[in-house]
Formats: sequence, structure tokens, C-alpha cells
Amino acid sequence: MKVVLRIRFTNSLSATDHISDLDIPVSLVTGDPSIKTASTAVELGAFRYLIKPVQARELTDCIRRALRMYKMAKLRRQALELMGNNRMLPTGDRKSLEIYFSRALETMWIAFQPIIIYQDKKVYAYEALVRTEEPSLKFPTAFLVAAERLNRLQDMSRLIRKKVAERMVHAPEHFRFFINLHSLDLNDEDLYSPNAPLSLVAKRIVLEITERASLDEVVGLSEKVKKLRAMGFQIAVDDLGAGYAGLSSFTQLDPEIIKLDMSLIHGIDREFKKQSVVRSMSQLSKQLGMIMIAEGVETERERDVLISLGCDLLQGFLFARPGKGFPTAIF
Ligand code: G
Ligand code: MN
Repeated sequence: MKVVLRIRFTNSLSATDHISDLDIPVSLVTGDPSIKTASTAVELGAFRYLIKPVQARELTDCIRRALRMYKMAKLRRQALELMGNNRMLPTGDRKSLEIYFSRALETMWIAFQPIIIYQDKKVYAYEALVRTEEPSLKFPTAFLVAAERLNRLQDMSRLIRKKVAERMVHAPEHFRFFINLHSLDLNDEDLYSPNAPLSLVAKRIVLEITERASLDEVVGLSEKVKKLRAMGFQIAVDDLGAGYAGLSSFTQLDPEIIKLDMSLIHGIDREFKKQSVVRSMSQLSKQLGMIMIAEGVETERERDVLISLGCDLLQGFLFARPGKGFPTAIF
């Protein structure tokens, strides 16, 4: 096997900042070793720290191993994409993750997907969904996990809210917008500030709070939700049926809107148990005065069964994929 090596010499320990592919293992060679530079090297995720004079054998071993590690990193990434395990973070150390995350924030954009009223053939609202051009964090869940890991969730969420507010200016005034909140966003004072970008358009916003995460870390949930309502926001419980969150958080949120989890919708035309659950939820939500939305509708059969079960508000690839601008729905 012939391998072409491009070796770059640098005297900067932050050389990794300039490498575009962060899976590449970086080895440092020094004639002036010290504990300080060695520990900085470890912190930056250096693959090896070699001390001059380096024997030819030592150098070739190091390069051979680095090449194998690089291939492994690439394969791992491929495997992750195949398995759709989209919560996984890119391989690498904290420093690399910080670089990926900064790039992801810089290239962040908001996709919109219509939620429709099927009988009226009308768009009811748009859900805002975060996207980024940074390949290693292209799955929104991975992007979020990176933000959590780096303690940057607040920066990310504030930027999402700002970008949504900016895009709303270009949408017809009767459109409403659904925005996903992370449970910890409820602890961010900026959400309640009257001057925050979203506060000014609160009457057109529904805040989606997922059932997947626990709300235990939100202090004074009921008061917070009350405050948001007073500002004009409406509350939706997202991913209903996938939940780890207990019933008490549901009652505390007392949502105006509920969104059924996709796992309940997929294959509903073939699964009677799902039909029976959704039928009951549809009846119950009407009795509670809540609006119910089924998301993840992908086939005409799923759509028809949902309509027959009394679920008229629908969202999914069948009508429109999330996209730039405000994609038109196909009825
Ligand atoms: O957790 P939440 O419900 O906010 O997730 C919405 C995600 O579901 C978005 O990333 C969106 O791209 C995706 N999505 C939207 N419609 C469909 C669909 O019909 N099928 C599938 N599989 N995913 C969808
Ligand atoms: Mn959602």
C-alpha cells in the first residue's frame, strides 16, 4: 500500500485550529520537552508527543497507527450514519468538539415545516427546526447534545429564537410558529424578557416542550408557564407517547396543544393498538379543550386512518419536508 503523507511543521500548539478534517490525528514532535507543553498537548487532543531525536522506527510506527486510527474514525462515522444513531457526537476531544460546535453555530439556519388542517386544505402553522451546515453535527439531536456537553445550550437556544423571529418578518401575518424548547431553556431569564426577540411576537408563537426529557430541573414550572402565557405564548406538549416525563409535568404545563409522537403514527394503518390509543387521545383532547396534532405522517394510508380517528391537524413528509423559506404543502 502506497501512502502519500503531507507533513506540516508548525511551532504552534493550537495547530489543530487550522486543520479542516478534525478526525486527523495530530502528533507533536519537540526538542524542548516540558510537562507544561506535554499536558497542553494532551488537553488539545494530540495523538502522540514525541521527543527529538525521533528514531525512524518510532516515527513510522506512530504514523502507521495514526493512519489506522484515522480510518477507524471515518468508519465509525459511516456506521453511525447507517444506524441512524443521530445522538452520537463526532469522535475527538473537547477542543475538536468546540471547533465543530462553533462552526455549527456560525452556519446554523432554520427550516420550516407546515402543520396543516387537512379538511380545509390550509396551513395552520409552521414548526421551526434547527439545521446546520456543519457535517459532523448535522443531526439536530447531535447538535443539541454538543451544546449540552459544552455548556453552550443557552447560546444555541437564544440564537435559534432570534433567527426564528427574524424569519417571521418574511411570513404572512396570519401564520403561527411552533418552536422547540429544551427543558433547560425554561430556566433562561432571556425567555421572559419583554425585549427578547420572540417576546415581541409571542402571540403568534407556540412553545413546544418535549415529553422525552424530564422537567425536574425546572424550578417553579407552574409559575414559569403562567408567566409565558401572560406574555402571549401558547404551550404544546411535544412527542406525546414517547415520554419519560411524568404525568405531573403534563398537568403543570396544562398545554393548549398536544403533538403525538411519530412512533404512534408510523404504520398506524396496520396496527390496531395504535389506532385505539390515538382514537382515545383524540376524544380525550377534545374533552379537555386541547388541540391535537399528529406528526410524522408519511403515507396516504396513515393520513386517511388519522382523519377517520378524528385527527385533522397533520404534519409530515407526506405534505411537505422541512425546508428553507416556508415550503408549500401538498394536499
Ligand atoms: O422532536 P420533534 O417532533 O420536534 O422532531 C421533529 C423532527 O422530525 C424534525 O427533525 C423533522 O425533520 C422530522 N420529521 C418531520 N416530519 C417527518 C416525517 O414525516 N417523518 C419522519 N421520519 N421525520 C419527520
Ligand atoms: Mn417538535
